[in-house]
Amino acid sequence: MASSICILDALKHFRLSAVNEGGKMLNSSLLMPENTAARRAVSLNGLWGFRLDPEGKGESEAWQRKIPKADTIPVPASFNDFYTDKESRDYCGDFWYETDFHLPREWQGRKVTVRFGSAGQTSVVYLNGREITRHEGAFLPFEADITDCALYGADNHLALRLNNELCESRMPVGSTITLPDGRKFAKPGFDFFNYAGIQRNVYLTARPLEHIYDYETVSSIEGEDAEIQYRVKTMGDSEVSVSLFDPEGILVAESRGKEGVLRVRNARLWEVGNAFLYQIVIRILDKQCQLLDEYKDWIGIRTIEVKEGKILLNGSPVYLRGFGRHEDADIIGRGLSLAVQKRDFELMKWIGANCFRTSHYPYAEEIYRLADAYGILVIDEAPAVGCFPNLMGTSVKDNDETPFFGRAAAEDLKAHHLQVLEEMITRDKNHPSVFCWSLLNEPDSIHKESVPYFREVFEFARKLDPQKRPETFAMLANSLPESSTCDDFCDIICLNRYYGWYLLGGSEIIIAEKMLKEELKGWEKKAPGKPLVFTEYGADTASQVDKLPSVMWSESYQEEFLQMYHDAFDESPNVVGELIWNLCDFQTGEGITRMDGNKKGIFTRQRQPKRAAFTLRERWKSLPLDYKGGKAHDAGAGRTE
Ligand code: BDP
Repeated sequence: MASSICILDALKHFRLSAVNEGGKMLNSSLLMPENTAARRAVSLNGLWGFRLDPEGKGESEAWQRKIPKADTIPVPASFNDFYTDKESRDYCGDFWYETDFHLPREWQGRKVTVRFGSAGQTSVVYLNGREITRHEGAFLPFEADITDCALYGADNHLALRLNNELCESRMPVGSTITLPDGRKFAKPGFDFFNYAGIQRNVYLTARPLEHIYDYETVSSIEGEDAEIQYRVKTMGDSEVSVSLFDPEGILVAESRGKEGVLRVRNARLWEVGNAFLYQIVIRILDKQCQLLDEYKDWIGIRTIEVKEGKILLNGSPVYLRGFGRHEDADIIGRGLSLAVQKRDFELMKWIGANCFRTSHYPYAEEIYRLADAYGILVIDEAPAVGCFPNLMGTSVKDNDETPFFGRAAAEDLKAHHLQVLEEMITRDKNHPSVFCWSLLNEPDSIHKESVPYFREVFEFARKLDPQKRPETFAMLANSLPESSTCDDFCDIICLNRYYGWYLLGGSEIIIAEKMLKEELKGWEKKAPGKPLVFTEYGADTASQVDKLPSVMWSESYQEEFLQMYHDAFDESPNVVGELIWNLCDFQTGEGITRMDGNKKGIFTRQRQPKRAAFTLRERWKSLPLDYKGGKAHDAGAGRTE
């Protein structure tokens, strides 16, 4: 595995990229729904019918035609936190949604779909009582193609049968048990609540039969100018035109053909905290130059490289500061709320953050649009979490000594992993904010059985990404320089560390500090040319609980804990990123280490600051963007955000 990847490699591999080769496992276009001159996207969000189906009898009783005694529930949202009884909140099994919509007669002859931003864990979609499509995975979009079975100029009935059971061969990994009263109960192998429902936007879409299916871009910078190589995939052979506009709507470049180059004079680059976006407009034209299809999106011109231990954005080193996050809020659970998201981005801006990781699953696509617009870098993470036995004491087969990736379920899990990677990279590859892929969180990466699994997954992802972004995974505490078998696959070494919390907390933190520094020296020795980024470090902190002198869980202890890490980072030339766990407190399952959820937030679940937020803000605002930039590129030295 090369320790340095660069834009030249990206351009060299351009021909092997997603549009060309991928799509094998995809049954539909993953472009975000847009209203354009040739397309319609009508929101189906609102109040839907809903019912739990603990006996799994819905299908045999024809609930796909009409759910009897349906409750009324908002979409998008998780269902769990609406109800006042535990059985509903912790429900595990099948559950149903339904709604009705009218389809205009004029849409006949076009490709018509119902597009879910996500639903799951498994989804079966029915239209007018008939099964239309199935999808697995709860964090990525899919479409139900209803072109041939919908009633035009009439009302249609849409139903979904979803299931939120967890198992060892699907992501996120967990297990499902049956309680003595016969109820199913999900045991996540991960530390976030197993929220479920239709949690993202739903659209009814119409586009021409000959339509734009996907597109990709790779930019390179030449002095003041830039080139954007593009490739468009369409469902037909008609002429394609591609135009690029600046935010004032002035045309800055155009080209013809399914592949080509957009040449931009005096290009404005997408920079951290200073996000300049261009609008790309892709059209299909018939022989008379009449418009067949049109798709519009916002892209940025930027390059990403990992070189000599630095992360380079547009050739200049960037020191990452920010958070691991969750899609999580009161009442709506994991449901998309653009209002909550807006608040989170304002918090990140206020505190001086420039990066977050989509721990531990791909987020709603609207969130990446916000990151593009705010100039915040994103490590985009696959939902590959829980791939380690015994973690949180909840995972599968507690007494099974077999290394995780040596187990029988690993082959099935890998097939699912490749599917979600294809969906994630296809969906997110054009976002300038996305600069790195995290392919797993805290997997078993200390056994030899992990190596072939990792090799396949890392190579697969690299082939799919036209921009050849750096790849990584977030390492569990036991993956140390001397024990890790898989760090070689990472372009950036990402560490999740809890010295001073789970290990040696309180007054013993001085021993923890020593261990942390020793580990850092170990990585500097083992992987001298690789950047080290802390993707997690944090201490549970009860807001407004304090004590002099500090105790664990108090606000003072959170500050002391962070200070200890920051001193260690400042001493290590190889650490080029600090992503704290977590931006906000978040909901988890119940347990003796969780007081109504995980409290490692720098902000509460209601998005208000703990005291550490203010000290963190001072640090992050004072660090130059190219902190520790050293020799990699002198031009950027001293820049601040
Ligand atoms: C890490 C996990 C994260 C947890 C965190 C914690 O990656 O999901 O929430 O620890 O324990 O193991 O707070």
